[in-house]
Order: sequence, then structure tokens, then C-alpha cells
Amino acid sequence: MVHARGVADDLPERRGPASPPPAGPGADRGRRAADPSRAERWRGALAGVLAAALTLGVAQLLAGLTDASSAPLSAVGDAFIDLTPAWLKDVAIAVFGVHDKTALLVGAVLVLAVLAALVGVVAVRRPRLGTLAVVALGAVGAVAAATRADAGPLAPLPALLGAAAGVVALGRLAPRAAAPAGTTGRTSAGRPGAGGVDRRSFLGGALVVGGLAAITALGGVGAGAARGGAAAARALVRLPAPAQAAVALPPEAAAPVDGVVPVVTPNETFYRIDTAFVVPDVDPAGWELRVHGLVEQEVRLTWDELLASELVEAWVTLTCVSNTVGGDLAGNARWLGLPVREVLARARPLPGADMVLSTSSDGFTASTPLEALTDDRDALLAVGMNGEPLPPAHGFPVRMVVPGLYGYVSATKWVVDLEVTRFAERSAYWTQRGWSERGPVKTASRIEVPRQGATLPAGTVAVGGTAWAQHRGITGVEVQVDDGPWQPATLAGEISVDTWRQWSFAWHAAPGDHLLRVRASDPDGPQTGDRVGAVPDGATGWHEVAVRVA
Ligand SMILES: Nc1nc2c(c(=O)[nH]1)N[C@H]1C(S)=C(S)[C@@H](COP(=O)(O)O)O[C@H]1N2
Ligand SMILES: [Mo]
Repeated sequence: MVHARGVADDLPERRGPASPPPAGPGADRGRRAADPSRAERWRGALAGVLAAALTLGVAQLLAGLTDASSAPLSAVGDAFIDLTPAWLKDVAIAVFGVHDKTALLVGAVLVLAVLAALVGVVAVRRPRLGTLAVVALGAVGAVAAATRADAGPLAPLPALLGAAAGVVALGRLAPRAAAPAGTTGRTSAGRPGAGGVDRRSFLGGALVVGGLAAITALGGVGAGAARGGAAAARALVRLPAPAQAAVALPPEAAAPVDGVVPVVTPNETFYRIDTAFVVPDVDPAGWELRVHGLVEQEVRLTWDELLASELVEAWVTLTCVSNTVGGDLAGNARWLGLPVREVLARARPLPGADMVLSTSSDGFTASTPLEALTDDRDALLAVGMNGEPLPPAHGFPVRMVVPGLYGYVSATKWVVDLEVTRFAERSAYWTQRGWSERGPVKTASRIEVPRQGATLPAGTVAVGGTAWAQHRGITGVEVQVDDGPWQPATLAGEISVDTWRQWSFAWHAAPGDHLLRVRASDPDGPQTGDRVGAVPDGATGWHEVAVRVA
């Protein structure tokens, strides 16, 4: 506030109280509506922001007691993500990467604060307009919450009751934000006491509303945590031993170069991409997978049935179609799960079916070729990631993992539904937003050491990185220095064709500026050097790193 006041005081004097009062009936009211004092505007803005904070606080408390995803900010955030044009989403992922949700949250809070401040300023003179604006904002939150894929019957309540609290708070604060009659203009000098009393009553009210906002918000967060939900259930999960273990990690899978990305990605640093503003809270006790559509027999699978099945464990490298050349939207983990083909075999797909549309609890969908889910690859309904239950952000309790396909067409997190269908009949979330209906992973490679722009001593330099061509396998990696000949790099040990593979290259570096380039080969030959962006089915091109040798 101190800072804000300072800024306001720097504004050039525009509409001073010295301007002559217009004459005529109602003129005074008209002048005041058009020209509230600066202090009054700031108090109005504060009243608006505090009323909005109380709205969110009360809503958060109710959401915490019932269903966290119905909190208006979360619900509006989710709706915003679904309604955002694809190009803007691509920009957000490109600019903010895996922090795109944090950026959205900060943006949403700032936009809301500005809106609330404006509403507050208006409400000082036009209380009914202020009430209407708060109700309208509450309605937006309620509609967003009620239209979520996993919305319960109580979903709109937090936003509506929050807005009711906001209306009351604004109704109390806004009138007190108004400068008392007779204190505007020079005449206020004659009644020194009035402005002081009024300011104190405004400040008192503001403190009460601000305090209530903080208490309800904290209470809501606490209630949500106490209810525990999926996080508490996850802590109790004991994963069964696999009926079929993953291959042992060969020690030579790690290239002997300091600073390359680890071969196994820890769950904590595994990249995260999804459309969920708030991580869906799915209780395994109530989880059920429905398999239906073009099948002879509809199948339902509960969590207990899933855990009692013969689970297999497999190393699979997951990659995102939005990954740019040299990018880091890729991770490698040991997954534990039931092969999807086992469940499909029970359902018996009908002739003519060529796709499985998987749906998550929050409404995301992916279209996976039926063949990739029925052939012998390790396409899993995964429950475990690197020896732990899936982290909530990575799909707890159950997600899909399909070797060889980008995540957007295969790796549905919080999966609850498999519909056997045809590409000609159904399309998935990202396909409806301009991405390809099929997304086989493109062969890719990157240089991780040395880094772009590094300065290195002359002599032998250890160059290293990672390459992937899931389900086809990496057969070679080559390095090119300054447009010279392609030279073979040394491949580290292969875990399986479904995982990435590290490589290293001993470079005899002479002083000067140099450009290093990498390309990988799969059984079909070397990856293409054509530079293509991620839309609609994945980027291509050779990764380059410019370095200086001193
Ligand atoms: N429910 C759900 N599942 C999803 C997504 C999503 O937005 N919602 N995104 C997909 C995409 S685009 C990718 S690349 C992978 C990423 O999985 P991760 O976040 O575990 O790395 O999840 C896939 N599964
Ligand atoms: Mo993705």
C-alpha cells in the first residue's frame, strides 16, 4: 500500500478538488461519481481486493472440506487451460516449460486482483454494480467448477457461497471507503474529525475482512490436507512384486562422461506435462477402469483386482511431442503394471476396431492405435514408477505407458476409461487442437556435455548425451565437428529398445570456436536433419552446440 500510494502521488494533478463545483440539482452527486478523491479510490480498490480475497478464502474452505478441485481458482484455471487455443498453449509450454501452471496461477491471481480493485472502486459510488460484478465472478467460478469432467453435485457451491461472503464484505467496506460528505474539497478543513473517524471505521472493517480471508484460506488448505485424499491413500499402498521383473540395469548403460543426464530419471525430477491445473485427486478405493465400445464383453477392473493381477515391470522412456530439438521433455523410468493387452483380451475387441480412446478422471483423452496395445510390447496400465506407487502428478493411482508413442497419444494419467473404437469415429484432446491423431516417437539425439556456450581447454574433450528411438532402438550415434565428416560415437549399453541410450565421443579439440552436431540412427537409418517444429507430430533436426576452445 505504501508503495501504491507513492505511485499515485506521482501522478500528474488531473482532477483536483479545486475545480469549481457545477451547479444544479443532482450536480453534486454527478460530480462525485465522476470524480472520487484519490484516497477514496485507493480505499475502494482495497475493499475490492479484500472482498475478492474473502470470496476465495471461503470458497477454499468449502472446497477443502468437500473437493479441492472445485475451488474457483483451480476450476477457472482448468477451464482456461481447456479453452485456450492450441497455439497459446504451445507458447506457454515453450516459454514456461514444466512451470506453465505456476505461471498461469500467478497470472490468474494478478488479473483477479486488478479486476477486484476496479470493482471496489466502482462499488464505492455504485454499490449495486459492485454486487453484480462479484456475483458475476462467482458465477464464472461456479460454472467452471460444475463443468469439470469429475465435478460432483456440490461443485458449484464453494464459488457461490464464497461470492455471497464477498458481496457482504464489499457491501460493508465500500460505503466506508467513500469520503464522508463535506470532507471532499477544501471545505473538509472545517471538519477535521469526520475524515479520521471514517478512515478508522474503514480500516477496522478492512482488517476484519482481511483476517477472515486469511483464516478461511488457511483453514481450507488445512482441511484439504487433513482429508488426505489420494495422498493419504498413496502412503498406504503396498505394491506387489512383479510376476515378471524388468531387465537388470546394465552398469555400462551410463556413458562415462561427467554431467550427462542420469539414465534413470528420479520421480522427483521426471518432467510433467498435463492439462490439469490442480493434480486430480483419485482415491484408489473408488477407482475403476471401464473397458467398452467395440468389444464383445464390457470389462470393469477395480484397484484390488488390478493389484492382484500378474504385473510386469519394464523400463520405458517417455517423451513429449512438444519436446524441441535438444530439449528435456523426456524421462526414463521402471514402470510396474498390467499389460493393457490382458485387459483388452478379456473384452475381446470386435473386427474393424483400430483405436483405443483412453480417458482420465479429469477428461483428458488420448487416441492409441489398437495394435500398439495388443502386440507384444510393454504397453502398461501402470501403478508403479521406479519402485513407488505413481506420484500423484504422474497419474496416481493408474496411468498408461506405451513404448514408442508420444505421451499425448498414449500415456493417459489418472486413467479411468478405455473405449475401443475407430480413428474414423473418435478423436482425442490434442487432435481436436491441431495435433496429429497418431504420434509415433521420432528418433532423436542430444548433446548434454559440453553445454552450449561452454569454454573448454584444448585437448581431449569428453562429449556425451542421450539418443532415443523407442521400440525401434538406437543402432548408432555420430558426431560432426564444424561441418566435417560424421564420426561414430561410442554407444553405452542398451537397456532395451524401449529406452533411451547414452553415447560418448572423445573429441580432440583445437583452439577456436567450434560447432558440435549429433545424429542418431535407428534400424531405418540416420535421423533426418530437416528442421521441423513440434506441431503437429514432433520436431526433427540435428542438435547443435557451439563451444569455444581456449
Ligand atoms: N490425464 C492426462 N494424462 C496425460 C496428459 C494430460 O494432459 N492429462 N498429458 C500427456 C502428455 S502430453 C505427456 S507428454 C505425458 C507426460 O507424462 P508425465 O507428466 O508423467 O511426464 O502424459 C500424458 N498423459
Ligand atoms: Mo506431451
